[in-house]
Amino acid sequence: MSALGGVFAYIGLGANLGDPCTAVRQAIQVIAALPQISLTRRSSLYGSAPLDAGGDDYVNAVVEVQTPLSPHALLAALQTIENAAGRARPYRNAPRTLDLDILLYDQLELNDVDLVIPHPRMEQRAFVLRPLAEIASALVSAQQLQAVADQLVWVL
Ligand code: A4P
Ligand code: MG
Repeated sequence: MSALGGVFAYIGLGANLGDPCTAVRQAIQVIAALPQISLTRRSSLYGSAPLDAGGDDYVNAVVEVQTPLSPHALLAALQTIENAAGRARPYRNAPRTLDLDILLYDQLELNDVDLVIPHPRMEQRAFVLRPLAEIASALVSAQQLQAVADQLVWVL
């Protein structure tokens, strides 16, 4: 049990540039080190073919955190980590090397201009549902997994 308290939220991580395994692992460490976030579960790293996107295969993962941060404060913290990962890349106009999405935040349903929870595309994505099912099986049904079973996703 974390001393911070707060709600449980689920964060999806993705990267497909540079060294995506390292980017995702480091991002998990950075999230875990944030003062107002307790990392409570982390999935394996998964490889996945790009979905609705080009480029190399992705590395994806999902983590569960417990935090007293509001949804918007959590989003701001995640965007700071994304920006820092981008700044570390030595290429001009390099595409983003790290994507951090809030998938779920307790039971919240939110439809703000800049923040939609649950993440509107998560149900269509095996690279989200498979790692989420690994760490929180009650949150993903067999039917949901079956619906994305044709997508290529593998444990790294
Ligand atoms: N935003 C709204 N709701 C949320 C939320 N729940 N979590 C807003 C995080 N952000 C949210 O995001 C753009 C804006 O979405 C943010 O400023 C925030 O206010 P972004 O990450 O800057 O841009 P993006 O990558 O174009 O959008 P997004 O939504 O992250 O892209 P997708 O739809 O997630 O697609 N294929 C594989 N195999 N693996 C992947 O990880 N990822 C994508 C990205 C496509 N294909 C992929 C993968
Ligand atoms: Mg994003």
